[in-house]
Amino acid sequence: MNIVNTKFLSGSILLFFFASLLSGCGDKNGSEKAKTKPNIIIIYADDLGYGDVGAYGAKNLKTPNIDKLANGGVQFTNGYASSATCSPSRYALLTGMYPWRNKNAKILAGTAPLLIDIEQMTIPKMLRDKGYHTGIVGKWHLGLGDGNVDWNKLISPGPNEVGFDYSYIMAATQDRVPTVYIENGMVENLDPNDPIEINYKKNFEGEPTGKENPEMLKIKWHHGHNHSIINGIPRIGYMKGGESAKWIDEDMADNFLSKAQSYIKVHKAEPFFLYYALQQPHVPRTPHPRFEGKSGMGPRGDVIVEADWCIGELIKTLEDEGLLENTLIVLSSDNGPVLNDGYYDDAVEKLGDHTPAGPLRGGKYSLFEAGTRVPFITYWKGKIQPSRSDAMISQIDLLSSLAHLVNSDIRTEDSQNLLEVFMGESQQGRDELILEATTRTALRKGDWALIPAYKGPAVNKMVNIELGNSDEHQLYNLKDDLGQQNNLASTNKEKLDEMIAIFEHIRGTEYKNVEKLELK
Ligand code: NG6
Ligand code: CA
Repeated sequence: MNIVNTKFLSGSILLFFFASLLSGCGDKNGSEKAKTKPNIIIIYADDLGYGDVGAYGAKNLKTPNIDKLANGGVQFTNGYASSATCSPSRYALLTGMYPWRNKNAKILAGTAPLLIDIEQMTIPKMLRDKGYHTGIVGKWHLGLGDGNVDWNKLISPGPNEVGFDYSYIMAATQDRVPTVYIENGMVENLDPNDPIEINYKKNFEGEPTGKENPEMLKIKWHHGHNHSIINGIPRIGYMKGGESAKWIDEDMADNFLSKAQSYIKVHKAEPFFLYYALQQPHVPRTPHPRFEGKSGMGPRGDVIVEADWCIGELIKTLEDEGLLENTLIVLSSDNGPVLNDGYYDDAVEKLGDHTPAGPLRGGKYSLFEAGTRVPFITYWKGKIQPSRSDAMISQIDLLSSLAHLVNSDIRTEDSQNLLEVFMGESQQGRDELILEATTRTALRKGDWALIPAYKGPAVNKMVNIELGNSDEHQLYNLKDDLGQQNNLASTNKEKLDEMIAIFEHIRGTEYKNVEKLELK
């Protein structure tokens, strides 16, 4: 439904009549479905591109398990992460709120405070209120504590304070310290006689670094990533102590998988929500040796094969436990693809013909489509009919849509209830969507994409990705020009003005202050 039009017509009695009819139907549907209280699993990959999945066109890279979900569920071609980087996207996914409404929603350091307000609504809170057990296994990257965490004590607030009954996480990213697992706020396997210290500004005396001790490295850094060395991998940030608690990078996928599987087995008798946040294919790419060389594309391809295998194993667990028919699975990625994201790992050299962004322009960090348009699949055996949907949807919409599914009244301002779209019963997705990339914002509406003029480099040379910055406004018609090659801003002034007006209506005008914001 066209939101702008409905606003204009909101006084109409006729509309009110139709709306009551519609919401009446919706409620009936909702309560029927709610009786089943399906389990809900969100599988969230890290930096997996639109073109990295077989069902989305990848030829050389094989992802049979993700393809099975795509071919047996709804495969969305216009599914979006809110942002072209991780923390903002995860924030939006869990809270149903645009990340640009929170000035701190940027890529977070491992020592950043919790980004979500503990009073804020979240998917797990909403589901818990409806009787669900809620768990997260995998990457968090939404900050922990108050910004001054003692990693040797209970780390709080964190996932357990924003709705998760159970949490087993890495704090930030695989390339950031602390490189330890945290279970319900406590570092796993920590020896109290070897306490953890973390600092993002200053090294601890005598500790080797990637910059000063290249001879100790098994993976070399390309840009950034030259602080503490852990397991031969140079990281972002400095860490001392916690030897027995450090993760083994090559075992991370198996470890998260086994925690996710036990979570399912332990909670199978009650409705559960599992947020399974995979760490792949983010850097450093460290496949278990049994996946090494499997893709022929180097570690980036290998960890995608590994992630796909993990997803297959998770589905097998649901099958073995007799839960597959009663579980809604949502699969997506937090942002678009990147090849060289700071380590020499052959991602560029061994790419061959593979196109991680598929037909889209840009990648991670970009306001072009590949920054935020990602694989997006809903699967529910027996309930969702296989189909392909071009409806525009965002991860932000999951909160209100899942709320409708479980008969909760909770809705958030930015999250639209698109349950019927997620169920493959309607093709009427969003009318418009604000996209974000490192604090810059853009508008997608109908077939059109507007990228307002932004100062800044056109290309991030380190990662070799076009960011979308230009002195000119950019306007693309994605129906004819999915690859965003023909800027129509100067030839279709009328459309440009219309798009700017809609963009500023939703976003306000402070988007222009982006550079000031970035400096903070
Ligand atoms: C960047 C890192 C990049 C990656 C990213 C976060 C450097 C030079 N680059 O700052 O490697 O960690 O942050 O990625 O340090 S994300 O997917 O979690 O947003
Ligand atoms: Ca990411």
